[in-house]
Amino acid sequence: MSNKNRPYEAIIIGAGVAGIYQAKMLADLGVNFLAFEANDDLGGTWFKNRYPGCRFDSESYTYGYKFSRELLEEWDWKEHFSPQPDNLKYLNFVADKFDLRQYFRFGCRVQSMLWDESAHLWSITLASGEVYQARFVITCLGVLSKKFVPAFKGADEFSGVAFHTYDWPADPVPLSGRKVGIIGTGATGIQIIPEIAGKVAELTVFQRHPNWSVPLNNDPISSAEMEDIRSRYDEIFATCKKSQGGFCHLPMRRDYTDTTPEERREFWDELYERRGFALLLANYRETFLDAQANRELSAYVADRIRGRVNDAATAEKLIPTNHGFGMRRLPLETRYFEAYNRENVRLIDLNETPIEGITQTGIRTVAQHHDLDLIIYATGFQAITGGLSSIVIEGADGQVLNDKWRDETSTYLGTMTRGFPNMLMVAGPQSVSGSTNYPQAIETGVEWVTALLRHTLAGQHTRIEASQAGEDFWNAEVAFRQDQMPFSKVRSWFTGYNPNAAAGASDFRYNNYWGGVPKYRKFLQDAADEHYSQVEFS
Ligand code: NA7
Repeated sequence: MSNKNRPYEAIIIGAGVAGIYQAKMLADLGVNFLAFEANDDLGGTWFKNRYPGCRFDSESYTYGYKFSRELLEEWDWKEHFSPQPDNLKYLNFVADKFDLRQYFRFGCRVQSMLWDESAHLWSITLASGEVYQARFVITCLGVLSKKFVPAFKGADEFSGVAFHTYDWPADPVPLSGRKVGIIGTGATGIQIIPEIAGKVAELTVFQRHPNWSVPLNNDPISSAEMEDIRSRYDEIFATCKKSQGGFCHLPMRRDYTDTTPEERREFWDELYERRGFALLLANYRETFLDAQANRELSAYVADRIRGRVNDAATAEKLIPTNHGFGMRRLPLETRYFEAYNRENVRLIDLNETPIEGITQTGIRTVAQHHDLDLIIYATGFQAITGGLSSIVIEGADGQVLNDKWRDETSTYLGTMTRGFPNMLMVAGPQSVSGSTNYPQAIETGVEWVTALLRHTLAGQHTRIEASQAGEDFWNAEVAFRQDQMPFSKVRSWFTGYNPNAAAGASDFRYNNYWGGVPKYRKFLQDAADEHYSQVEFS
């Protein structure tokens, strides 16, 4: 259905956590809009990531939307850290409850967007060739929606089954009796490995760098406990609102320096048993901010790993030496380290024996050939900017977004970028979405974008664009916060490392706002209170 005669007031791109809420807000606003989704159904991340062990790292009751009291009353979480199938059910439940499916067009990948300056309209071209027009485009593309598969020599020749974790098939994947290789030990690999170790004949883990990881401590939620959680929702959300990352953990008030090593060890023993990110977020602030305190905590976690892995040499390989605890995205685990105590699990350290290439029958490192039936690429994403960079976006004066951002990402509040009028980003680059409990961040973004649209429509404006001064201010604030972070020199997707970057490009980019959710929310609120003084309306 092409719609050349009647442009839409808005088009949303993406039907994940952000796109669903954005659709609800636009429906409430009463604008004429459509939402395109490349996948065959809604859910975004929770539609795509179907690998075994995939679940929240955020407490489930802090991950759900909080915009509707009725929704909070109606939905029961079954586990403290809900698994992917339930998360997908939840998002479907939300879409059905608010009758949002009518706005979505699935299997519609947006290929390009072209700004028409004379008409103040975007032309949106789908992979099918269909073209749609809209006054505003709201991108809800997620932060980890563009997978990264390393270009190993010979990968196409492999005669077994191979896929990236993002493409884990919906139909059950036979594991029994199979020789499986997995490349990557980030949050995804660490969730999959213990889940499949007991189901396969052999599991070979190809690790380039280990990550720190601590127990998730997941449990089922009984109906009585769910009732209790429901009665405390206001309190839970108030805590999340105070937390830098939007989680229900607040840092320890007592100073690290006021405690003895014994007291600290006792406290860390307790945090190690607590749920979720407690050891990272409910700890003394200094364990994150002060190098000596961080070294002490890292040594504590290293000892925990040594205590859980039988083979001493394997344990050492699983302990990071290139970054301190919490200096990269902290994966949470369920019996991950114990998986290496199994006879059928083997850890290959790619620093010692790099991969030479993939053969018809497996993976060859410089040391030996590993026969495999299935290769799992748990190799991560082109994080944060990947979704936008896969669309050719041509703005005012023919400027292409990928060119504008070639050397550095640049936005106003992570919501707009100058030269691309009427394009609004939810959970965009330089917002807090890469560093937080995601829904806590996107709710703020969706509400801000919707309020800006309401203001624009009320003023009968047809064009909005971030001012240069607004963008300069935000870029400086983003850089200032990231440079202050103790991990600012650690290479990871937190610091903008892009495995697809052109040769010679910097490993570090300012892709995320590290000032924390409370500060970010205040910047957005101030902008609205000042009647969007850094947005040019015409
Ligand atoms: P991550 O955290 O980016 O992890 C990717 C992993 O893949 C990591 O261990 C990488 O090693 C490894 N990798 C990447 N390229 C290669 C090559 N060429 N050879 C060997 N190993 C490689 O992605 P995840 O999917 O685990 O997690 C992403 C987020 O999803 C996560 O933070 C959650 O928020 C949800 P490296 O450390 O770079 O040496």
